[in-house]
Amino acid sequence: MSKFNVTTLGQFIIERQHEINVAKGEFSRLLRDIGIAAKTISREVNRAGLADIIGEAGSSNIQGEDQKKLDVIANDLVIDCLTRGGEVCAVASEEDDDIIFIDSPVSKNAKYIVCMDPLDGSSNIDVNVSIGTIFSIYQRVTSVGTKANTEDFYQPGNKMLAAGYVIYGTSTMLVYTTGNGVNGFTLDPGIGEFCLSHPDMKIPEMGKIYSYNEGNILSAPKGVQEYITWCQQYDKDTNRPYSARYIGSMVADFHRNLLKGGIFIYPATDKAPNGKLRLLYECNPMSFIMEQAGGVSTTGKERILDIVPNALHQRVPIYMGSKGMVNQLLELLDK
Ligand code: P6P
Repeated sequence: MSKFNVTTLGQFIIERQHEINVAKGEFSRLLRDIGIAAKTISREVNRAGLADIIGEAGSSNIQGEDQKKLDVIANDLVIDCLTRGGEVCAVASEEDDDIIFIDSPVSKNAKYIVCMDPLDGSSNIDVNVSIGTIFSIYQRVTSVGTKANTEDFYQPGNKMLAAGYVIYGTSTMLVYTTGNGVNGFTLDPGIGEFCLSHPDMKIPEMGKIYSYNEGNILSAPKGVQEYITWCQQYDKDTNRPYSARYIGSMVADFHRNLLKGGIFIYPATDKAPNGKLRLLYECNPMSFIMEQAGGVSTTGKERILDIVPNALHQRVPIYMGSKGMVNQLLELLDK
């Protein structure tokens, strides 16, 4: 720890480089590029209240310029940073139907691919609720120098090299893992740096928070209905009733549960028979972080990180959070 008692994200990445079992400088630069994009998105999100930003895509602002929604701006910002960083050859994004190929002179021999949701929960922007960026990094499996393809993106989450999220809340935080625990960094706008504020994050084994959109309860699996009822019953010995906390922004619900303990539930519903959340750029990265923090993440039938994807925007049911709480729910699902 420096005598200034502050460790920036960049210093931390350099200090921990020995833990990353792939190319040293390249991977560190890639994490740095994502940090730069996050700071820029944070600035734009914090300005979002201004009329000229949150307008609908396709409308024009007061200057008559084409209006981009904030999630499109965020997507473009990340792609721009990754393109100029030169370490990434292709990206799967919630904002684009197909693979985005990064083709620039500096990325000819790029070894990595990124799956991301550049601004998750963006429907909450207009009501000033916390939103987030989710990212995950894999080593490409096709030959360096060739055009990436779906083989690179259909790797199971257990092949992930790193995963992280940025939460744009009362403060902006970047939380990530490279498979050696989870660490959180808070943006200090005064120096424009993410500073280590939450070292070695661990989710409590048990919690008292359940995060579920109870509007879906009538179409939920029977085990989920039984579990939600169980959470709501009074029982002094097991701290029940639990508290229902659901923001409708995955990164915000996840981050609170990570810090306090809890369970996040998004099962199959009538409207979303495979669940709503996307495997590649929501469930996989958040599951990697959750497991690294000592939690559990499952579809109810299998570990999320073991699923072999078959589509870029594939959806899966997800139950993730404190080990004790997820196991309680699994017992009811298995009945
Ligand atoms: P529902 C936001 O649109 C999102 O993708 C996640 O951030 C969030 O957890 C979920 O959808 C909320 O979905 O159906 O409860 O509004």
